[in-house]
Amino acid sequence: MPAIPLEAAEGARPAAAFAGKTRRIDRFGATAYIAAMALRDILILPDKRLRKVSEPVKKVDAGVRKLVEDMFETMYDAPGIGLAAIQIGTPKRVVTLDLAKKEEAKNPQVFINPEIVWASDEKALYEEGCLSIPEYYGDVERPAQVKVKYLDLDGEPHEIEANGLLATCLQHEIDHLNGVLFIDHLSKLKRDRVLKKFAKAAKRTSEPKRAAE
Ligand code: K1U
Ligand code: ZN
Repeated sequence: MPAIPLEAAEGARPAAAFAGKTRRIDRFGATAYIAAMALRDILILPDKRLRKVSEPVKKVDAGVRKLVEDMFETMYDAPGIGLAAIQIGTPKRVVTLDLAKKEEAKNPQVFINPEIVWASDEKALYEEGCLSIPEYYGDVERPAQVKVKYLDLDGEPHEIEANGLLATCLQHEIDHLNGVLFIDHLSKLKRDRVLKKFAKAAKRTSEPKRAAE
């Protein structure tokens, strides 16, 4: 794995292995570079960055590979079955997925610059969740099958035909890359209720705590 300058891990918080420990960093010696994966904070509604349209990846380089490692660490820790880079604050068109069941071996999948090139007329309903909208679930209707083109970690182009949970997840994550959240597919009444609830919660956490009287 290539070494990553510590400064490049901006916005990162230490991986579990470092939790509670002080990392001694000799900025001028060999240890000035770390290659460790980092657990990153997941943006939560109503964070405005979730509404940003992410930029295409121009070159699949070491920085993109480090981003993907951080995404997997963060996704598995959450836990989640998918993650878009913008959910950890990086506006790049990168998606990670792992749809393996608990008892199955891990099946990490990476989609760089994913694009839906075909969608079926047939629809499927799935109760979706989102790591950026914790503990809220809603039924979303989407095309039952999609064809998606994307680049892999070597920058090689691929196209897959997806159905079932893979089709749902890919569409959910590609929506994230376009600043769209699954609640945008719900009725205005339901969406407004969720937005209000999360706006209230954010206000509560940002308010200074009053000293006990
Ligand atoms: O993009 C995200 O926020 C991740 C999201 C993906 C997703 C789930 C369901 C339908 C569409 C897209 C999640 O991973 S939510 C958590 C979740 O579904 C889950 C977590 C642990 C085990 C099984 C599922
Ligand atoms: Zn989501």
